[in-house]
Amino acid sequence: MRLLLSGLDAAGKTTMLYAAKLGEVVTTIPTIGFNVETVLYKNIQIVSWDVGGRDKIRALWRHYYQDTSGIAFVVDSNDRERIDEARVQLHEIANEDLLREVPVLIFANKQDLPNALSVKELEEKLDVAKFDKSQRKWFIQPTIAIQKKGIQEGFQWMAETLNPKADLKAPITETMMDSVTMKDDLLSIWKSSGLKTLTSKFI
Ligand SMILES: Nc1nc2c(ncn2[C@@H]2O[C@H](COP(=O)(O)OP(=O)(O)OP(=O)(O)O)[C@@H](O)[C@H]2O)c(=O)[nH]1
Ligand SMILES: [Mg+2]
Repeated sequence: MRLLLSGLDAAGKTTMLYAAKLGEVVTTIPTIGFNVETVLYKNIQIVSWDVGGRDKIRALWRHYYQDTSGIAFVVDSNDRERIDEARVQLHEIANEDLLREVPVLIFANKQDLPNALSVKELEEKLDVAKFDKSQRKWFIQPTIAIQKKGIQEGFQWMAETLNPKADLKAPITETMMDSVTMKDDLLSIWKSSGLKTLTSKFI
């Protein structure tokens, strides 16, 4: 299982990986020349690199997306000037084809700083309402990475969200909802005169 840890530069990604004490942080510089950090925790591989490196080699990102089960996105809550930039990056990653349905964990980092945006404010500024709640789960976890606060809680949410055993009823509910939606869709198509005319030709 793989988690992608992303966010603007200086958001606190590296600090977070070390603070989480999940294991040894391994820094590698692929041929193209930007840092990729990985941490192996049990059977979860956490892969981190800053979004700045992304445009350099989109193909490599896609390679990583393939087996990615979740996105963690670190935000410097105190950096009000770049919050719009963070929002754009967050949605760009979340909307990648292969990541469209994976859970999104947002670390609202640097909550110790006096000018930090609150979780509520970040919810609005990052436009999380744009995420379709029926398709994907998201959660904002306040953190102070330099004090190791909030990180475990965030990853805990991700672990519970990714563990299908956590809520055995969920898949059944979804299936039921799917068939209801499907039925409604079929009915509305049936009701549209175009299809009625088309069907009448066959009956
Ligand atoms: N006040 C405060 N500073 C923090 C916190 N987390 C990280 N920092 C500081 O923010 C700076 C950037 O942190 P990094 O962990 O290097 O950020 P990064 O996201 O890895 O940055 P890049 O590797 O450049 O992409 C460092 O000086 C950290 O000490 C926090 O919770 N509060
Ligand atoms: Mg770093």
